[in-house]
Amino acid sequence: MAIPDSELILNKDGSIYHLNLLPDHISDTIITVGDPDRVPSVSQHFDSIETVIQKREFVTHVGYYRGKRLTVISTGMGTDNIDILLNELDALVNVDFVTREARPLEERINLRIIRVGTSGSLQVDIPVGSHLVTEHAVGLDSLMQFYPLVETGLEVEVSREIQQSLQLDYRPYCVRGSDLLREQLGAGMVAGNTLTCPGFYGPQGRVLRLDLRLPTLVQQFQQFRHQSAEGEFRLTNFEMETAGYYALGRMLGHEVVSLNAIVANRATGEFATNSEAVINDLIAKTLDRV
Ligand code: R1P
Ligand code: URA
Repeated sequence: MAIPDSELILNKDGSIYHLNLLPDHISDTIITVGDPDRVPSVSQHFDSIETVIQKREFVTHVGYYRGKRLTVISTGMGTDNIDILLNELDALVNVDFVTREARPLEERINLRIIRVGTSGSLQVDIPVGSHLVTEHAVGLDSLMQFYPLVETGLEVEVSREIQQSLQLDYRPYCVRGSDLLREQLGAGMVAGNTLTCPGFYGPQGRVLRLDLRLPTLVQQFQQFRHQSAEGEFRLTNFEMETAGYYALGRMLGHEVVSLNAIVANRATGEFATNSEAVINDLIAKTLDRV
C-alpha cells in the first residue's frame, strides 16, 4: 500500500523531510554524533568526502575511510530526534520513494548504526576519560509509549524493578543492543548499562536552582542491582539517546551500538578537563574498528 504524502514527506528534490537526504546518499554503515560541530571531527579522517548536506541539526557528511564508504550524521539531543533519525534512515533504504511502498521482507536492508556520544558515569570505578559500550539501555523517556516494543523477560524484570525502586508512574523500557557490533567495536571498553533520560538536569538528578521530585535519584541508580542467571546487572551511565536507538533499531531490524565517552562522573562530581580529547579518541578508535 502506498504511504500517503503526509506520512512519508518528501522535499521538492525527492529527499526525505528532515534529514534532507536521497536514498543514494547514505552508506550502510552510519556513525552518528549529537553535536553538529562533531561531524567534521569524524569526516576529517576520511580519505575523501563526496556529500555534505544540512537541515536543522541534521548535518551529514558521506565519504570514504580506508576505501570503505561511510556516513556521519549529527542528531542533536534527545530521543525525539532519534525517532526522526531512525524512521527516516530506514525509509531511505527500505521504502521505494517512487511507489511509496515498503520493500518486501526479503529485500529489506539492515543498516549498521554506531552512536558515538558523550555521557556521565554513575559509578566511582568508571572514571572520566573512560570509553563505555552500552549493553542494555533503559529508557526513562516516553518514546516507547507509542510503539509496541517486544522486550525479553530480563528487560521487563529490570525495568519493573527500576520503576518500583523510584516509584515512577510508568515502567521504563529496557533494550539490549547488537551483540555483534558491541563485540566488533567495544573491545577493551567498559561494558555498561545506560540510562537514557528525557533531559540533562532534573531527569539526571542535577540541581542548579530547581528542587527535584526525586532528590535521591542519582544514589538510587548508583545502588540499583538486579541479580539473574546472567549475573549482576547495574546501571553505569546517563545520556539522552541510546534507549531510543536500541528500541527502534530492534523494531526496524538494524544493528545498533552506542559508544560513550565518559566526560562527567556523578559519583565524584568531576567533569573531564580534556573532554574534547576523550571524544576525539573515541572517534579515532571507532573509525579504526569500523
Ligand atoms: C547532553 O550534553 C548531550 O550529550 C550526550 C547526551 O546524550 C546529550 O545529547 O550525547 P552527545 O554528546 O552525543 O550529544
Ligand atoms: N551527557 C549527558 O547526558 N549527561 C552527562 O552527564 C554528560 C553528557
